[in-house]
Amino acid sequence: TSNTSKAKTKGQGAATSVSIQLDKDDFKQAVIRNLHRTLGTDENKANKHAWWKATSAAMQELVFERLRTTQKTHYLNDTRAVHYFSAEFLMGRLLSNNMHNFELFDTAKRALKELGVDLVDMLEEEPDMALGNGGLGRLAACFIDSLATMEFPAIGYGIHYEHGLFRQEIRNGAQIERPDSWRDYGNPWEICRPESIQQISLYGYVETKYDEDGKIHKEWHPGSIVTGVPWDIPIVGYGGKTVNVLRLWQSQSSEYFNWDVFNAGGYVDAQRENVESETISKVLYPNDETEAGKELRLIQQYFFSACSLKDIIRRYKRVHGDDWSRFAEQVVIQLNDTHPAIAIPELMRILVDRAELSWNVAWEICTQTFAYTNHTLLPEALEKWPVRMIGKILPRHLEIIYEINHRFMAEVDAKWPGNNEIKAKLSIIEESNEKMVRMGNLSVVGSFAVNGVAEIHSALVKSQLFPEFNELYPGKLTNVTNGITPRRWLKACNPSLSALITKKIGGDWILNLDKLDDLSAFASNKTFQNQFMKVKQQNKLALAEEIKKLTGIIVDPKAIFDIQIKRLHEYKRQHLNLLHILALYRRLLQDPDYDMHPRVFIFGAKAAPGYALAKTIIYAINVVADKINNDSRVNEKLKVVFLPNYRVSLAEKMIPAADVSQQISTAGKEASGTGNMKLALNGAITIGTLDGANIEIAEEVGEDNIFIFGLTVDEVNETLSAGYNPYDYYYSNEELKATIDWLDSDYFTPGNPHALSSLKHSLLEGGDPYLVLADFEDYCKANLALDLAYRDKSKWAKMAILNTAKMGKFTSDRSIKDYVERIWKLDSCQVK
Ligand code: Z57
Repeated sequence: TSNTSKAKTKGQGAATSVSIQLDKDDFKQAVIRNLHRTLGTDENKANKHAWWKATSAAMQELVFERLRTTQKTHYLNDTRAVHYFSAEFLMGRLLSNNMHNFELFDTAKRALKELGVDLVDMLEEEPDMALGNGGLGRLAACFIDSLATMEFPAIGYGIHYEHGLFRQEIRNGAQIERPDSWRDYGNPWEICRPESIQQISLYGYVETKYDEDGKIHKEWHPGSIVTGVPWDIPIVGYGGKTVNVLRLWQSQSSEYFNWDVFNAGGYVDAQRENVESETISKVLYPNDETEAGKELRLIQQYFFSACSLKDIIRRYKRVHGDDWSRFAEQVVIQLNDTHPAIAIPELMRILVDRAELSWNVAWEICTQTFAYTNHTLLPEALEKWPVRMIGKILPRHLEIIYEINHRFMAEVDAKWPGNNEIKAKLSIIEESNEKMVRMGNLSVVGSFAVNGVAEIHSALVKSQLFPEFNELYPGKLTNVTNGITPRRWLKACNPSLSALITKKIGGDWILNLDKLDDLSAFASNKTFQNQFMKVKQQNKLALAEEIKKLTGIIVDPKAIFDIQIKRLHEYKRQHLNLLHILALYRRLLQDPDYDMHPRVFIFGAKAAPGYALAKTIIYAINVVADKINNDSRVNEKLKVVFLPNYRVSLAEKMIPAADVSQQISTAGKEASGTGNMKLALNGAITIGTLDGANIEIAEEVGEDNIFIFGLTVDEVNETLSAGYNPYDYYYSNEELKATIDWLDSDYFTPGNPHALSSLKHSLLEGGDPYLVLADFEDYCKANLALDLAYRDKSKWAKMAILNTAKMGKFTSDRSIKDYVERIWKLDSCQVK
């Protein structure tokens, strides 16, 4: 059942020409027809929302046509396909993306203009599809764009959350969470597939039976049954040839009533403790990089994994019947983190209990089917589930996990005879006070490939997280550096820069991002520098207007636009940025002539609702912003903006306007980062640590075109093992001490002197686990260098151009090519 032998890759197979021919007048007719027939209104009555819906419906006609052709082609070819299992898909808006990928954006714009509608303005009607938290979810969205663009047979599987990531409001400086309701007025992109519903089981007990030959057979008598309803979102590849599917499961109560459980002891009482069916897909857990350990979360994971597996098996059986021998040749399942790892024992259960394969045959199929991506080393993000909880919700799966572990421990013993220390470390079961199932260990054991998401991260996965696994399974652990789709993150979000680039070097970069390197030849050309920076200036002007609209704050578009956009987390160190802002503020107060180029610090960040310190940091940024922005002594040179409700559609407005990209995580903590790639692609210069993909960005752009500062991974480890004491830095750097103490006065929170003291506390008594104080001085130096560089207009323009020019490596097309050639072994499939 080896999947490595059969298939070979045919290269990119990407579409190169438009497949849909539709002119302006056709488009107009399609919109009007949908206005009449789908919306039941007309040109005179239609409001913006109706126009948006009619236009979406017009696009959807084209999308469905290609979707049908693609599905038919894949079915007839019976091709091997990748199944991307992810609890999150952070899609953002789809209308403009679909227009761009069909190369119909300009046509649509002209058509709508003739109907008296401004397309760009109308696009704001679409709510973001925010079914993800941050990097991990957005990565999944970029990957399915690249898969469709390169015409690989692929399907995304996830959860159809009723409520995506919460909407953030800022009240008196503090974050308030409001429910997200992205489907309230209907979502034109999804289609319900009631013909493909699935039923999955939960709770109950396992009965051990013996047949006539004394063979053991396990039967799971579930306590309840849940229905999964699939919703399909078409994923349009660039060029419009392949349209793949993102299939999201919605939970529904099933009519089933399980009499076994009723007879075994009181259904009603048992049911009361159980999660209600409809609740399962209600809401996305808003934690990024922290595990809540909640029962409902585990049920969400099992729900979508089990529905997806059944869906895959149904499709496989349609062609291959009960012959399982070709399963792993046809199916590869990528686990996006451990969130869907319960799929491993679920497939074992189906193969052993249902298909009645032997354990060894089943295990071989299983371990040739799954591959696992690790996205973090942070201990609080590594999933562990109490044995007791799994035993209650999935009693048969717990038995299977124990059996997997039993056999695995024998393997470990063969490799390291009698070494109980290694056994305890590698065991899927953590023998703590409350026994836990380690989902990371289960994923490594049950997969044929494990990858990290940037070179340094993958090296640390091998050396720090899973060193013994790397010895036991040489070659299993590998790297695939993340990437981003240039369709959304340059072509669509930055039309002026895209047009300039295409004018200069042609349009091949859209499908072959390495082509951007042709811009390098013009990096020192004064005319091109002026054109490039003129686009940046226009984008800054547009963002300045957006900032005014959203916050009332007036910023100078001539100032440096310095942007930090990402989830709020201590390891990402927004508070290091804030301390530097305070240092600048203090310098300006002490010396009104302090020489600096005007600078606007712009933040976007959501904090997990239960993460108190992260919320305090948001509050701190906002109160400091308020003080500085209203202090006429400094606000010609310094402004601070916190843009509320950071999300994909806001990122699309901020990124094209950035001069500076803040990527300042503690070295070793940010697995990759992807915002770093988006910002550099749009000509922002990175100020950052040698962490995650920053290292590879620095390699590509060269040290003259990036501001690197701070401790390296090795230095971080040395500093910590030498007994790091933040007070040493606090007492030896007067400016650092003053800024930290300032936070603990009532200067920023009049009448409430200790509102921010938890921040100071974490940096001092708390031990400063993320080494903010240790990196402060070098960060200030890098900022000085940056400020000086910006004043040399030509030098800065050259740096900006080279950043765009050198981002070829970071297209998600390259990431997908890596996965396809080294892990998935897929052939592309041209759809005619
Ligand atoms: C998440 O967004 C990431 C890692 C996680 O373990 C979880 Br949970 C959520 C992020 C990393 O922090 C980024 O560094 C990385 O670029 C991204 O995943 C995509 O790999």
